[in-house]
Amino acid sequence: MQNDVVLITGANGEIGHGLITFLGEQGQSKIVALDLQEVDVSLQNCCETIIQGDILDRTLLGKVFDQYQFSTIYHLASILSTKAEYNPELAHRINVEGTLNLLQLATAQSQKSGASVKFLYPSSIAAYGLPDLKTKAAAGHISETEWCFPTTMYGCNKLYCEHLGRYYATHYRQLVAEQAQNEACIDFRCLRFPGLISAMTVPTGGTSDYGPEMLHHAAQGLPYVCFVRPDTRLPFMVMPDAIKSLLALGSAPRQCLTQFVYNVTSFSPTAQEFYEIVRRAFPQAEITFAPHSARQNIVDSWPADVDDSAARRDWGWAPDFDQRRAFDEYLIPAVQKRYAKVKI
Ligand code: AKB
Repeated sequence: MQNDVVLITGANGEIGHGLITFLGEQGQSKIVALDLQEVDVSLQNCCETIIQGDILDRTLLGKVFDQYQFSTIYHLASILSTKAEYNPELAHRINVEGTLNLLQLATAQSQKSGASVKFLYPSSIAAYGLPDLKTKAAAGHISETEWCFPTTMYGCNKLYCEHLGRYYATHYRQLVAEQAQNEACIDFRCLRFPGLISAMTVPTGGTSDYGPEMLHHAAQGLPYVCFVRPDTRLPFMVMPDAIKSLLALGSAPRQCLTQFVYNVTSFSPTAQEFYEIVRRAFPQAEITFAPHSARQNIVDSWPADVDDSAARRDWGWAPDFDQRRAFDEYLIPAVQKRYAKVKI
């Protein structure tokens, strides 16, 4: 069995791309990458092993956990909010049963080896649910414990999996013999991410996708119809900060952590502000607004801002990119370079 290996599920997704690229550049981790889809060739050199498979396939997962002793698991695989609303039961299976499979196997592995396994889980602002725009405006930046009434299957799944992680870390099989309770268990750590924007990948199936879609369409000279109203405000963060936060939470001393779930955020533009920044960089961009009422309702139920003071206090969280730096120093130059390359 190989020791000290990192498992990344959902390796081919946006966070997976960012994380594997970063860890690959560091060259310090043996990465086992798992995804339902074929993992991008650009990531393959960074990984020790690539497995194309389903997190619902318990036989496959059993074999993977028999072969490797994981020190850290980044469980990134999930069906995002918009896609989940088209098949909520499938989303529940992947988002909840898939997570349960991994929590259970990680717990069994840590109990067998006597070494705690770190389990990093990205949750989302979708775990929140504000009833109307007046309440959203009055709520301001909200803490982890407020307004946890999600209106989407994805949001319900994320909130429940946060609790499952806490359960597996602290109360798993609490009625079995005392000796078993003292055995090693998982070290569950969770971030509630805002909408994420990467210059390298485009999201699929989410509802915060209007931000990154607007940027990537404009950079390619493609017209874009934005599916939310111009006054819609959501918190966002660029991918390098998302990766930074995952790694910082993962390496924080356990005794500094006062909670299992932490908000992290960076800036909160309206869709109109997004539009203006993108148009300034790409003056030819054809961007129009045609709100889709059901997707608008989802975004309206998510907070305009979140309070990430617990992360700042407990493990020194601070984003590197505020709104100006995010666009001027990362997103705009990187997408310009990326799509210029494609044209050649
Ligand atoms: C989505 O839109 O579903 C995700 C999220 C906010 O978690 N980007």
